[in-house]
Amino acid sequence: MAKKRPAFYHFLGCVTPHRYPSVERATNLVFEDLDMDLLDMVGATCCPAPGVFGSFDRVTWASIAARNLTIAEQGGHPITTGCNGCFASLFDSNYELKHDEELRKAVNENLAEIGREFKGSIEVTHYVDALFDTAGLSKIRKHVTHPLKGVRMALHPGCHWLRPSAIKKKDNSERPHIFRELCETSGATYVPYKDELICCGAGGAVRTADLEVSLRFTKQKFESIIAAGGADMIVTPCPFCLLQLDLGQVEISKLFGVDFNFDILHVSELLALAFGHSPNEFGLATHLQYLQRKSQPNWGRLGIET
Ligand code: 9S8
Ligand code: 9S8
Ligand code: COM
Repeated sequence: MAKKRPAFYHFLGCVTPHRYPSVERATNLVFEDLDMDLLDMVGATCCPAPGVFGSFDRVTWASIAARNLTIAEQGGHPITTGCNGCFASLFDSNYELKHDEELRKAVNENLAEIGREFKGSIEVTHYVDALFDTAGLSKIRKHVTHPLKGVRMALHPGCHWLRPSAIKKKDNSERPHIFRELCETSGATYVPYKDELICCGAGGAVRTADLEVSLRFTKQKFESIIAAGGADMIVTPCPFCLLQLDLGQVEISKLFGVDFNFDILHVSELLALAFGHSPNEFGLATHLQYLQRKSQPNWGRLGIET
């Protein structure tokens, strides 16, 4: 009997569709290659951003997240998202609503006003889970036709995919290996560095509230990578981190007068390249640092023939 194709509701969030359409395109290519379906979530809104809404009002945060969850509940498929922040809002609220009777009651009172109810019937995954668990590394390796041999790869896993560790038990938040193993299937060489697990600086609205403070974190990360021998690219599973690391290089240069030169890739873009998709097929050159610097990705350094 033919195995059923896995299907996920695709939660895009705000940053990918508005600022990094290349991530959406790369994700569609990679999931299609791996025989996994991505379904549109008609009527989805902002997750809402966990570090912002979640910090101010828990019931409002959980109500908006729960409304998004009910869209997937109606269709009966799990959600997947390629943003750590969206994963945090949707996964954490799904967990909290299943375990906190009082919160669930308050949220369902809000949802009743629009004829919806949180039932707690679906799972929330990150692309990293969908790729690592559902597709699996051996299947992914079979699709790697263009390994990024000799490319030095630093990783930025970001905060919310693994934390809070009390409810996200899939990986060890202090010594994670899943994201690294997934990225290593691309054939690139993993470069460990001291500050791999610190925040990119953007989260929790710090980027919006105080750009300079947020960029100090980013700069520290970059310096830590240089101290470890340097890398050609940094790979992240979060578009908000991508924004901070990518555009952040232009901003750091203006604010601190220090120049860094890393290509920053979302994990979907990394796999799309390794699967043999040309960067123009998904628009890699639309990353904001290239647009602002009027430059191109360092194709040769990324192992891409042009
Ligand atoms: S949605 Fe609105 S702002 Fe954002 S991208 Fe991710 S976190 Fe959720
Ligand atoms: S943005 Fe994405 S996940 Fe977060 S809070 Fe800290 S790191 Fe960057
Ligand atoms: C970070 C999201 S990915 S937020 O800024 O913490 O809400």
